[in-house]
Amino acid sequence: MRAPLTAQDRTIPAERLGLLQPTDPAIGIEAIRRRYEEDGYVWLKGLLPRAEVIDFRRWVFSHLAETGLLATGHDFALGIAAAEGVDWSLADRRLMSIVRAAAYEGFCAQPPLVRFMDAFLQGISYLHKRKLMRYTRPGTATATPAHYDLVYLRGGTSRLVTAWIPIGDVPVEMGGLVYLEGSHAIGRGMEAEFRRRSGDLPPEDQISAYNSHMAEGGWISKDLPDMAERFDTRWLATDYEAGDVVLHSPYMIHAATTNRDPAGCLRLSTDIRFQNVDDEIDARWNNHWSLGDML
Ligand SMILES: O=C(O)CCC(=O)C(=O)O
Repeated sequence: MRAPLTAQDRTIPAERLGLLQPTDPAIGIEAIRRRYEEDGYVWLKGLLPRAEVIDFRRWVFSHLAETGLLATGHDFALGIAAAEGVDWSLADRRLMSIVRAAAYEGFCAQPPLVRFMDAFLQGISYLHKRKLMRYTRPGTATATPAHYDLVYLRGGTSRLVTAWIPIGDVPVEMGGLVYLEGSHAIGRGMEAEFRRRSGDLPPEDQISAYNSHMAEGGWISKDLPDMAERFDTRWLATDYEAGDVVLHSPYMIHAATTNRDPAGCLRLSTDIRFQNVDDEIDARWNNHWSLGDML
């Protein structure tokens, strides 16, 4: 593992870092499901056509270019960040348009992914309408703190599956997702504890990530080295490539690290949630993502 990896100005020591284990989609759906149950994640190599993922990266950045986010004079697929001069208000509006775009809908519901999810979920897969796309500029402190996803989706089934999809290559330096090894068991324990303590809360607060029993924003921690130490485990990182898809359990603790890409490229990804359509659906996620929707 290429150290150091940092998040929120803290460095993860080499002994608390490990490698995410890849899964070849060709091993078959049963074996993939077993790995997901055991590890809390499966990192599916090359599930999507690489060239189409890169085309989509180009499309996204071409629609963000007007905001000043991208350096001019380069193929937008490279995603080279401009040093300054971003119109943040326009960037927010453009991002909200992009997550409502038919092209994005099509990317998230592309046949290789949907066919895979139907098989994985053993039925008809349902894709939550609220879908997130994130870009991270190099050299900034932005990095998703540690959390597990069920905190935000407590109003439906716990048999949810998140797909984290890098839109372009995301080498470790670019700050992709890191997973706390073996933490789906820890997340399950934390959730059980939350339920035990939340009986006094009004029903809408019991499913909210922002109730008085949760840390600010629903995060577990912003201190990644401390978490690995506390649970005596490691953060698993890797070089993601365009075409990869990671599925993670709603109890699996994950975070992102700082984008320190030496080539100055933006990290781009989407995270979307699938479940079996016959399981209970959290109705709060039936709308497109809006910044500040507090979900
Ligand atoms: O991409 C990120 O920084 C965070 C993604 C995430 O939290 C998720 O996929 O559940």
